[in-house]
Amino acid sequence: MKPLAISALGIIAGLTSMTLQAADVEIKDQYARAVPAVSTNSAAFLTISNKGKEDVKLVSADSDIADRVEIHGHKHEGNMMRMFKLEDINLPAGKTEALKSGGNHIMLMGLKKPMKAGDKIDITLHFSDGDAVDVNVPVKDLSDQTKDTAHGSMNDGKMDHSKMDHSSMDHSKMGH
Ligand SMILES: [Cu+2]
Repeated sequence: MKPLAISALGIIAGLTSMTLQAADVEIKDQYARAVPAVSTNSAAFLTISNKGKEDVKLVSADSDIADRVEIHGHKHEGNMMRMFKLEDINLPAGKTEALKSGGNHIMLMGLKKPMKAGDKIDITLHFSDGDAVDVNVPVKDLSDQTKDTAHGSMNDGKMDHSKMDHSSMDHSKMGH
């Protein structure tokens, strides 16, 4: 019976790894924010294209690097930018959704080790159709990206995003 059990396990393992690549989404331009060693939080950004014919949602994410991973959005409240937890992100068929600095992002909370520029972290994205996609994400120093043209297109072009360090934001006041 033993050899049979082992081969059955092999089939299950094979199916699982197939499932990880089955989602009809393409992940591009992924990067995560390098943070000082004392920081307990960081964020990751990426572009998701839904190549399928069905709408799907990004419903959750996880990573070995953090205790908790949440999908976050940003909203303006007066002069403040506040982060809040999103239940999911809609990915209509054929459309591309960019998660970028100052917008929706993958929040990494309770970092288990420092995230320095040049490191790579693994994040698994979970979709509403049950699929999961593993993404290898390079960690980058974003502190010198104040001239980032993506920010220039925002209404408040004068806002200094470099000071909007997620790591110093107090999530305990965010009702988590
Ligand atoms: Cu956040």
